[in-house]
Amino acid sequence: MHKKFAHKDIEKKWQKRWRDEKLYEVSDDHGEKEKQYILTEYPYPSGNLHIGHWHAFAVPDIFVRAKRMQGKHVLYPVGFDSFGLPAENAAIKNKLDPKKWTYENIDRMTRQLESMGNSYDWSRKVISSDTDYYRWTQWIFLQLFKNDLAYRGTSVVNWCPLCKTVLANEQVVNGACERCGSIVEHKEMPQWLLRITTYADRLIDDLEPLDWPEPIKDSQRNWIGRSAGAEIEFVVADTPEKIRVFTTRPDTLFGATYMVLAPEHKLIETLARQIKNIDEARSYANEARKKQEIERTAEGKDKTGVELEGIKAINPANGEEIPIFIADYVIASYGTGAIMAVPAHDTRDFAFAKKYNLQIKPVIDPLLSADTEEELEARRKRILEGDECYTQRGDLINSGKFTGINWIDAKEAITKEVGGKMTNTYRLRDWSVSRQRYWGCPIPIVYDPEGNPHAVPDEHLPWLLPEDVDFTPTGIAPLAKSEVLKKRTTDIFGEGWTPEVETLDTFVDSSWYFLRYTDPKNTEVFASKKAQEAWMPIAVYFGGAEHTTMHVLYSRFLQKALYDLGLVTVSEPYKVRINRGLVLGPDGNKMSKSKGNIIDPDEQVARLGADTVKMYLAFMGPYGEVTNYPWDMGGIAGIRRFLERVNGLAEHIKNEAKISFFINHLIHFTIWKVTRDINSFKFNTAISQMMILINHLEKQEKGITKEVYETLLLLLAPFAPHLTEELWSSLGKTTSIHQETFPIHDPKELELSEITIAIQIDGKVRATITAEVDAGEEEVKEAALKEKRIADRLAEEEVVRTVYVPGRVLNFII
Ligand code: ANZ
Repeated sequence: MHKKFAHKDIEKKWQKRWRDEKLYEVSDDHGEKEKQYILTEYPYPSGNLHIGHWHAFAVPDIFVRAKRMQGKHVLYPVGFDSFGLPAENAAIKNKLDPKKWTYENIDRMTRQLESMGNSYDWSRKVISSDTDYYRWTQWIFLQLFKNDLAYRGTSVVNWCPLCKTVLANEQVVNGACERCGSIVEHKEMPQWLLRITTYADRLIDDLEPLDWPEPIKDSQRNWIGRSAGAEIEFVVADTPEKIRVFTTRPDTLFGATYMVLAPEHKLIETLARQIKNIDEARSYANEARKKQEIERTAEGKDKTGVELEGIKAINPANGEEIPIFIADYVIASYGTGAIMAVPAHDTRDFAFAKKYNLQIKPVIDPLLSADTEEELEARRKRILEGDECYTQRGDLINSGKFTGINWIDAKEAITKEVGGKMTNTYRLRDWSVSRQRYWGCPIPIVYDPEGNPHAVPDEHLPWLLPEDVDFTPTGIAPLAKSEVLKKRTTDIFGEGWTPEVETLDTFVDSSWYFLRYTDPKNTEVFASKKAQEAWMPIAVYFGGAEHTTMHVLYSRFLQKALYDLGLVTVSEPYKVRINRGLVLGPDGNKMSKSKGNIIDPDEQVARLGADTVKMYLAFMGPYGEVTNYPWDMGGIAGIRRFLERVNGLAEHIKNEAKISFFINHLIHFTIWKVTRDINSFKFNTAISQMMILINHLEKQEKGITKEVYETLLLLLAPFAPHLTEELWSSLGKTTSIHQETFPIHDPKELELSEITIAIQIDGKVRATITAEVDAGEEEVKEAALKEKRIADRLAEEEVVRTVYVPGRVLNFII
């Protein structure tokens, strides 16, 4: 048995060598080579690397290293998303300075990341809380401000009562704060908003040509939530007011028998004097404001509402007067915040109408199918008499001159007739980016004595985050208490001028960091066009599934906005996006301190080595699928054993060794399969194939050639970078294996995917069979026993043993 390899020494030695030789640093000039910018989401400096970080960062390095060996000029950078709430929360909890906390974590995590042995270009490290980074975040924000893409508006916001800050919709999970779990409240507040809604169509339409997994595209589409319909106005009788509604079913206008306003709708106060029960309406609205949107709109939930007495609306299609209600199932922030209710064809309206005894008027002729004629007629009758809601297609009835036309054609015709317009509505809201928090990028805006916002001129950037701040949350932005910031503002702009005291949400920092990697040290511009052209767009972007709707959408939006301003070179940043799954604890549950099922990567690395941990994580399952895998101690031990066998295989190199036809074929097949699997992020099956190869190589009685061993090491290099480098150098090589060319299969050697194997009994050929080229002994034996001649013969004999020469002969000794 060979000596076990000493992973600690090997790792230390090669990590230092790679660093000293700047092996993975890349210049912008890629000469003849094809560029490839590969990115993983930069981590939040949360403290210690956990196994999820390893899964996130070590596994994509396989892809990166393979691409580099395949002749691509690869940029693989790393940095830290270091501004944001968690630093501040940790600081508050432990009475620490968030800056100190953040930078200490960055140091520790940098060391831990280095221990992975990833092929990062560390020289391009980007830290979003560094002044030379955030000055550009500020500059970019100001370009948006100057072009009316960033504006001060008011909107109903999600407010976390514990974190005392505004949350983006995406930071609210099931009605609770994503970070601390408190129930989120709704508040109308002044906000800095980015006009992402202007880009809603492009954010959907530009997904089309991208080579992304379809589920990721779908979640972007659903998040944006484009809905095609019409806006139609209803006059409020005897007033100058009109109510505008958004409907996806203008074809049902003749069936609109009442209207509903969101309880927060402005009209209620405008018409307060005409509304006889205004007090009741106001108190209903107050209650509604406290409820969550999901709770308000939930299917099957008991509908409540209040009729606004004293006012009526006029249905523009038939001139009929209809009642107006407020009800919490209508949401203020969607569409126009008001609906025309068609109880005959909308289930929510139907439930409401039944409860409040409102008119139900069918206007679509139901197209039904049923098993029996009677059943059909009965259901039809129920629908036409308003006892059942019908939400499907059909021709129009009870619709004046539109009666008889198909519902699709009716949509546009009716909208036109009543002076409405066909339009889209979106779930997506403008992106709220201001936070009443300390540890974030200061918003580079100052207010004149009249309260108008102005951009801080470029020469004053970076607009520094002041340090004389008590950041204990009080609901008032901590920067409001900074004398330094106040003084700076009056010194530069004059008496009466005041600074903006809110900071930018972390998602703004992370919306452009990938651009900075292309040109991290530029002091003139956030990234020169030349540097961007050298690298953008990103070939593959690896990240967490939880970022599909927030970060990925925000950064796509910002890229498009900057593109329109002529500041970036491409309008889509990511050619391919890959979401990974989760590593679960050994018990199959999400790892957590309380469950005591946490796997500490440092411990595993110390015990089994970085290569083993990385390969094990890659072996758990296909990387591009969001499946969750439980950690398995046996599994990781198996990977270590495999690497030991690779180490030990060096002893099988023999000068006199000859490679058989079968082995040659198997090697080419392995090269082909490993290459293909890496390209589709199936690192797991690539590893299995190398395991099959080594099984056969170990069995070669006359040993293996040096070339065969070298090929195995080259294939394995992206997966086990330290060990292969060590073994490569012990073969007498003086240059790094990671600068070698990845093996390329010869298609001719692959033409045979099946081979013929002679089946012998006591050394005499009795039959031949065909088998897959990589079939193992058991499979060949099974196939052989199905051959009649063999089966008949062996039926009367006892097989003492079998001898198998892979790919050639199987001999039954009787
Ligand atoms: C009349 C109608 C008749 C409707 C019918 C539907 C069926 P999506 O597809 O989600 O966009 N709606 C509009 N604004 C609303 C709001 N702020 N809160 C709650 N509901 C609202 O849904 C659009 C439909 O949802 C609209 O079309 C409207 O009801 C309702 F047979 O108008 B419909």
